[in-house]
Amino acid sequence: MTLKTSSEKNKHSGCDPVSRKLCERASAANVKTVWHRAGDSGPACAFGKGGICCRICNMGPCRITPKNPRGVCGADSDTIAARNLCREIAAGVAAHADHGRHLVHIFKLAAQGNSPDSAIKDERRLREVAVDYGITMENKTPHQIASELAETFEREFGSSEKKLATLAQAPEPRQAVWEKQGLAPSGIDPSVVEIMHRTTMGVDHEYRHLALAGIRVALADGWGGSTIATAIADILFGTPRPVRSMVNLGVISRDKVNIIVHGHEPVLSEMIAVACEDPEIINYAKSKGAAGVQLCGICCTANEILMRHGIPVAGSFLQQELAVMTGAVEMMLVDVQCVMPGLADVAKCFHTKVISTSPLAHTEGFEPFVFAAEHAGEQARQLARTAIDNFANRRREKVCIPDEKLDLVAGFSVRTVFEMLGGTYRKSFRPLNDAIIDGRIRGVAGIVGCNNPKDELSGRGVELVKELIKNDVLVLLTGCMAVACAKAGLMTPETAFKLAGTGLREVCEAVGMPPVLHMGSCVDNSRLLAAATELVKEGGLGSDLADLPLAGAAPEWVSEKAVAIGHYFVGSGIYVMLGAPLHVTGSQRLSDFLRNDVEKITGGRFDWADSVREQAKRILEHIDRKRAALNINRKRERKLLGMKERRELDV
Ligand code: SF4
Ligand code: MSK
Repeated sequence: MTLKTSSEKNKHSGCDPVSRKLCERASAANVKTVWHRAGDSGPACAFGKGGICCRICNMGPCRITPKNPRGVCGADSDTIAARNLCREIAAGVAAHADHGRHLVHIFKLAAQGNSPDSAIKDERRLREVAVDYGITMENKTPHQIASELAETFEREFGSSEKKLATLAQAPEPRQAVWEKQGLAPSGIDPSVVEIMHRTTMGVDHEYRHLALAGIRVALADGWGGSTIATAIADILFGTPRPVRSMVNLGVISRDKVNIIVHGHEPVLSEMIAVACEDPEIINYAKSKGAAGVQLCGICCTANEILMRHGIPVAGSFLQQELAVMTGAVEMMLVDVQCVMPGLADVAKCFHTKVISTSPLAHTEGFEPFVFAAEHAGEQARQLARTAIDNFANRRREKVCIPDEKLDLVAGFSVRTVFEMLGGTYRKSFRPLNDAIIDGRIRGVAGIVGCNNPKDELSGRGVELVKELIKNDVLVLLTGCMAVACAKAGLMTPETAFKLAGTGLREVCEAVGMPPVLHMGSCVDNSRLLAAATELVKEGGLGSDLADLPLAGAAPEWVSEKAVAIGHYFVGSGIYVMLGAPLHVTGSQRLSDFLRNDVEKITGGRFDWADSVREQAKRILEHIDRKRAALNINRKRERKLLGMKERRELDV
């Protein structure tokens, strides 16, 4: 049976070849995936796209048109678009912050010894983070240090008087910009509350004032909730180190029990990773006729367990339904964020159990599971056994697993970059700074964010990365964009070296660092801020983040979290290229402010362009402008070095 919908002609056009096979399978079975629904939904609403539909009070909802340029209360397109933007940012900040807050709770339990399965795994990282927050360590046990740190983190969420302590980790000139411009946020939660208040009917109406308030709350994410979440995950589960693994739907096993973890919170997935290696669990699977248990990930949970355990990645956000379409997934464990409700419809066509493990997130068709951090280990084993029991329900004739899977290398924390560049005993960013100064590396780009069904999967984002490394730009990746690039082979160092420009390749080969670095999940964009800060601290590239030949990009952004990330990059003085405009184009003045004038205030700005060529061109122009300002834009001498000369490179 084939689908008879308006999406018929579009339904697979956005897929990469591997996904397309499963999409076609879905069509044949009359099952709808994200691509089918995207095709069905027709053109986007122009009012929503432009940010000029307001429904924050019941005199409306109001839509702004040339004939009706103001809502009933008198709000114009600038006010309405700015208020809507602020609320998008607030939602993104809240998502990351709530994720961070849950980790603080687990961290506190671990510090008190009340979470036997979440112990402090990386004591060195604990001490590094304690130093960052000014906690003294003399005569204190790791648990005492962790307790103090957990209390500090709690204050970061709740304090409405003090500025965020985490801001002190930024270069001093950056902190001065925030102070001068009134952009330094206080506690994360009060910041979100304040922006929601300011954007309710009849409060803050001036679009620039609102846009800057949006940037301020976003800074409470990047330098607050996300930085805290990354730090705790490293302390509890280990700071990532380079690790080899595999990616794409072909990692799903034909003869093992398949468990997929999907979402964002790493606590349970860490325990599942341990459970799946437990001989008792493996033997239980064998007793049920399976060859073992295959754990793999989707989305940012995938990134978390990939970075720390080398667990294979089945796909990005967009492939969650396709993983189930293989007919070989016994269990998908989901928690929060980026979990599509459409999964339920796909899962009911197969034997897959979709288990929702967060009390925040219920979806019709998913089975709720009450997760208790105190018993995470036992619960993980219980879930693994349930998945194994479900193996008997797999229908062999319904199994269709693509063969495609690729090697990848991931696991690049700031610490590992330090060590690769300088060695364990001479940790330093100096070789990287020197390579940027002498032009072998032209600049650095953080390519982040989601995959969008409006784009070809592994499409524009991947092409942008290729274009940048070809032009000697070192690329740092996070989130689903990292997964998309891995699927395109860019995380096999050998492939990336081949595609990189001569200068970048020489430096990367000499230090043994790939030109495309996977730095983690979407909260781990905080690692990009930390890496940029290290570049400044190392010297020779200016005194502020805004001085660096550095850009951010979210070529296929989807989530409100991506909107928050973009704003904390801009608030940190960084140029951000988007592959599609923010929902502000209904206000010319707000669009201009975000793309131009805001730079005079924060040093960063947004830009957007449709074509990859244009995106890359503008990013490179920006990098070159920064190089010129630093007086390091002298013509780079291109010379192909032999192996002997490479070994002698001063890196
Ligand atoms: Fe309309 Fe103003 Fe109410 Fe918005 S706040 S719905 S523009 S009346
Ligand atoms: S999961 S926020 S689709 S990156 Fe972090 Fe991917 Fe974007 Fe969700």
